[in-house]
Amino acid sequence: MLIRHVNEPRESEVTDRRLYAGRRGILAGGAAFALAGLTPARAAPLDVTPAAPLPNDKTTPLDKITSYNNFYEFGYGKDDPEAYAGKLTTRPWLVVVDGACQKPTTFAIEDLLRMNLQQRIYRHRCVEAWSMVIPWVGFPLADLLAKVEPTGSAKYVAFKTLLRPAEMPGQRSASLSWPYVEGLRLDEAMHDLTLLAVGIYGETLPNQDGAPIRLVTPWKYGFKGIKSIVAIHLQETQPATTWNIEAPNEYGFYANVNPEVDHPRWSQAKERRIGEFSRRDTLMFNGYAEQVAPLYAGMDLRKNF
Ligand SMILES: Nc1nc2c(c(=O)[nH]1)N[C@H]1C(S)=C(S)[C@@H](COP(=O)(O)O)O[C@H]1N2
Ligand SMILES: [Mo]
Repeated sequence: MLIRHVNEPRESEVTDRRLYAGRRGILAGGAAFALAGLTPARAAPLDVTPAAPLPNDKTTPLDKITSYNNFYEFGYGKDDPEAYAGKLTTRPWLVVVDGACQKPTTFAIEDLLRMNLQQRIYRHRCVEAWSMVIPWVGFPLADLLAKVEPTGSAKYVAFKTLLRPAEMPGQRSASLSWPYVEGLRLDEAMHDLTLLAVGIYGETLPNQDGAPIRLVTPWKYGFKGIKSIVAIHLQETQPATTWNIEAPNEYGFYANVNPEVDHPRWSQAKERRIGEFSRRDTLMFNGYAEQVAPLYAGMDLRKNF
């Protein structure tokens, strides 16, 4: 089922957003809504500082980013999230940040939308060997963690997705253990590349991409990017993660993109960029080795996959 929404851009508008990413694009988007006399029901413009594009990587069009998704709370199919996630209510929305910290705090989504929002164009590589390039809007997770003042015993960060089977049909069956959970080591969580994303292409996140707030760790496989987060917990021990619970021999805690370590059922050496024909080589740490390789110095990446 494909429903057209007023805020869904046509191809020409996607190009516009690419050219005018940042403040000009936002003003243009706002003006378009005003002219049409509409309030943006599902996407709202965000106040963002633009980012430099990645060399040799074209940004994936918005219609591809919002129609080819993994979000098992809404079904297994790549088109299920677009078809069913529209029913998810994302207001009011609270994110509890607690555990090993001095100032545990519950944040309303409105507060998080007032953080220092930036556009970051990142490669996005699914463990299933497809990829995209996404202009996220978000803020460093480190900025949020700083507000709660982690204590010395905080070694890991655990994340939890909303549990609401009434609005998430996938949660009415045991396709995965619900709620979806993920985790990072504290140094990974504090790394400047690690974002909490609240938007794409200068507007609030579409539900199918994890509204209203989701994790983005661009050097890791996509499944680490937990969507629709309601809880962030600082702790001393390594957290359980959904795909590791599901199939521990296939999905490890680290999940760093690594073309040299195959998935037990397929190679990870190449990937299909959504919207392109030929496959391309997968890059070590998804192309972010210079920034993140030091986090794993001395670790056996075959064992810690
Ligand atoms: N809560 C939740 N988060 C999730 C998933 C999910 O099923 N549930 N799927 C993951 C997987 S496998 C991928 S590849 C990315 C996909 O993000 P995208 O649909 O925005 O491209 O979301 C991740 N986050
Ligand atoms: Mo994935």
